[in-house]
Amino acid sequence: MSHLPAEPEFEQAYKELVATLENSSLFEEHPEYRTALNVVSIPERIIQFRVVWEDDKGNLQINRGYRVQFNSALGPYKGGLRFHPTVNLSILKFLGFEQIFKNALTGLNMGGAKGGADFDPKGKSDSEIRRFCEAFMRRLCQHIGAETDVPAGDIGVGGREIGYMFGAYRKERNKWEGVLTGKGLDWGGSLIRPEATGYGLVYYVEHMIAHAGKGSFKGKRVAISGSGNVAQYTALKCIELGATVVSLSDSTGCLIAEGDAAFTPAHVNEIAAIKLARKPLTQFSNATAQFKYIPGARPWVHVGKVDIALPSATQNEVSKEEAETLVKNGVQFVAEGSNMGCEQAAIDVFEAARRGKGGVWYAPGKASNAGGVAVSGLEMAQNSSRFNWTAERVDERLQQIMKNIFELSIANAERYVKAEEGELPSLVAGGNIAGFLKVVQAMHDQGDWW
Ligand code: NDP
Ligand code: 8G0
Repeated sequence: MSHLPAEPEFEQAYKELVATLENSSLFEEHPEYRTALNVVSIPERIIQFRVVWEDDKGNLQINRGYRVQFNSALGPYKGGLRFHPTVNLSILKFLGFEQIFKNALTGLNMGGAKGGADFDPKGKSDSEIRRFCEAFMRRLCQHIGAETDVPAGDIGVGGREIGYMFGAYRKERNKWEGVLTGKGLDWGGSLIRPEATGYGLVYYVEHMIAHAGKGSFKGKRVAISGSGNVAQYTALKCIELGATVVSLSDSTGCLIAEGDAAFTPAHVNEIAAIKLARKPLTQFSNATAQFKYIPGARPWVHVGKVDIALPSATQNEVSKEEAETLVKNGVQFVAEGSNMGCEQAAIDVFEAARRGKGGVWYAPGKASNAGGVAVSGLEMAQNSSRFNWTAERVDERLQQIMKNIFELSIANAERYVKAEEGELPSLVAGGNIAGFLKVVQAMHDQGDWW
């Protein structure tokens, strides 16, 4: 009988981590880390609560709210809040689990957490969004704090929602403190936080391109999925660096640039406004001759020849077949803006192509999208010191952190994973090992396992 996991996404994330540890020399050299793995895989605490709120017609509405406080060995719990109808414990446990190791890779003092609700912001009025955010935070506020747990936005939660939740926290707890990141600039936010995940992703890929000796972004064709926070700033930075962005998408379909067409900053800004209004990409006015809109489709098999693919929408958005098509069409670099953007079978395709003559190189979200949480960490530092940094200073730190993560991943892959002469090191193995080691060593020092 086949095994039907109760928490499929969590199991997928867990198995992905364990497979890379097993395929390295880590457990041979340190069998005691198997004990550490058993301990780190169970959340320290999970909070579940009901959220009751009133819609515009005066009807009672009810949703499920969660916060998975997975690990606090390295610092206060840190990670986003997701508002999406698909939210459940399996998804939040997978996200919280990956957050532990990602936050460790940043080198900043942050533990791992994730939370959210099965609330669907689409089709809701601004007042309904506000009432939901306030009701959600009235329940969550007892369990978080600047020194305890610092949430942020994720899918369905942007600056507007963070504002409503910050206001609810302040009133409920009678405290103005850095309890959330992604705040407005005048009330404790950091410059470059909105841009950070997308910019960081591109900075990481710049190191991949340089290390592989394949030039720079200039002149490269880039396929991007999603059209939210991560996809927008990824696209803008790619365009700034001279690349051609050939796709964007949302949950209703994808937009593909035809022939010589390419997305410009003006296109991306128009799409950002559509998304802020919680509207679908069908509203994009240029979806005519220049851009083909394909309903219900993801971009990967429709983009033709691309050099770089950057999944930036949601989990499991690249399948085995789509990975095979990308490789066949000459993709050289794949890096996740989204968390667990690739199915395991797709990672296997990219990793096999890395070992083969193709030299395809895959970077896991844990490493490549860490720029967002890294600048959240810098926002926390600014809040603690009560001083704000310039955009240049934040961007410089972000670039340094992405470089460190890339180099740490390479160093750990080379140290713990056997490779053929001339083979590119596995960034997924290197990133996982580096993050795991940092966390479990801190846990050992603190008596969490022995
Ligand atoms: P947004 O809500 O801003 O955008 C999400 C985008 O993905 C939208 O285009 C949305 O389409 C699409 N999408 C969401 N769910 C689905 C789905 N089930 N199927 C198809 N498309 C979907 O979120 P972000 O840009 O912030 O997040 C994108 C990804 O990046 C997530 O995996 C997130 O965890 C990850 N991430 C985000 C960070 C951040 O700082 N924001 C940091 C690191 C990782 P539609 O508009 O139609 O809903
Ligand atoms: O800033 C954060 O804590 C945050 C928000 C949304 C997503 C992520 C992530 O790393 O996946 C982090």
